[in-house]
Amino acid sequence: MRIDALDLFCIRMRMVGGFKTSFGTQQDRDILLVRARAGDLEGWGESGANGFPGYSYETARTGWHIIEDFVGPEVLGRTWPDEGAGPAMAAAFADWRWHPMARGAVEEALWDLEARHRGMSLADLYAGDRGRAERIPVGISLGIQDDFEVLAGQIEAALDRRYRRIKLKIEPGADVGVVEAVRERFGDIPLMVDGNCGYTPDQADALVALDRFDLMMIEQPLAHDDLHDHAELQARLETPLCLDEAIKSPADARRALELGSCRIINIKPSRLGGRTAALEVHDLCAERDVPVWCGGMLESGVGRLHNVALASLPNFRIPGDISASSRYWAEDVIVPEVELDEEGHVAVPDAPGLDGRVVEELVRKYLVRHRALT
Ligand code: OSB
Ligand code: MG
Repeated sequence: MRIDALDLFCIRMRMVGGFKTSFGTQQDRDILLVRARAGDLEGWGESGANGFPGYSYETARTGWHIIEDFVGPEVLGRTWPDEGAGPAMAAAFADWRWHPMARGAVEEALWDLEARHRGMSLADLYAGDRGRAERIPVGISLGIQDDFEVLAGQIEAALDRRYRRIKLKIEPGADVGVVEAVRERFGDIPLMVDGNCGYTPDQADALVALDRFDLMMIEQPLAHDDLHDHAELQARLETPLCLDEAIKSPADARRALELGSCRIINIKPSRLGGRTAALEVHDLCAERDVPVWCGGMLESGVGRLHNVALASLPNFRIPGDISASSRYWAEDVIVPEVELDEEGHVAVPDAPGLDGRVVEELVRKYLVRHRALT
């Protein structure tokens, strides 16, 4: 397979309500989309990076630079296998340092292209011989709220829509009290928290105090580059720790499990540098009987559909941050949008790849910049 063109689309979409985490509040989201064209087929990918370096150092613009100047020319200049294009691309760039979200976006587009070329669903392509589910249970991630009643209203609405797991963002000072109030009001719901690296080891007592609330897990409370302090914290906790930011590669996942830094891993393909790396982490955790779940980066429908497909694999044993499109977007760039069924599941599409669901007119409606590399 030769790629005739790579289109970069930077779009800006306004989120329904803001989203506050310990690293900042987001309202408008800059999203980098990639379209790879080969003959009359196309494949789409999304970088997961934001407009500012809060979650990671990457932004939509650093992704643009890396793809435009480095990854793009390399991808356009080679022939890729018709079967296994994604892993071949991951291997070709294995020696490059970082910029996982930029590389991951292009890799996703190649996976989609291959799925369409072979007439396969993305889920079947990702699953290979692992097997996969027909539908996946999903959870919702709720930002920090100054007013508890606003948060309580969001939880109620999420439970009404049958979300299968509620994740609360926490930060020092907005943690134990909030969780206690949620347990009092809502009882034994499937609940977890995410600290987004907002805590130092000195502030760990608040995290240990969360132990009595029977949380599914505490996600990444300590530094983004730490495995050591998380291991010490995990030793003090009954509640499993789950790492997000600190797992930047399959090697990090192995180290974290060997050190005891966590008992669950959040797989975000963008953070790991693509679907190939995500599959590696999935398999490594499966071998060690460590559950994984699929995290989110407030994706548009492009990344969201790739995540739905990936999360259908068997070791995704916990509902992921894969909400309905309407959770974040008044109008998504895909038609039909991602929706929940009556039981809080999303159906895993059987159609080939993203199957023409990405609507270019909608992408252009939110366009900030476009460039076609040929
Ligand atoms: O830490 O999981 C996170 C959103 C942006 C950056 C980091 C995170 C999140 C979320 C929301 O929690 C995930 C989603 O619903 O897409
Ligand atoms: Mg997280």
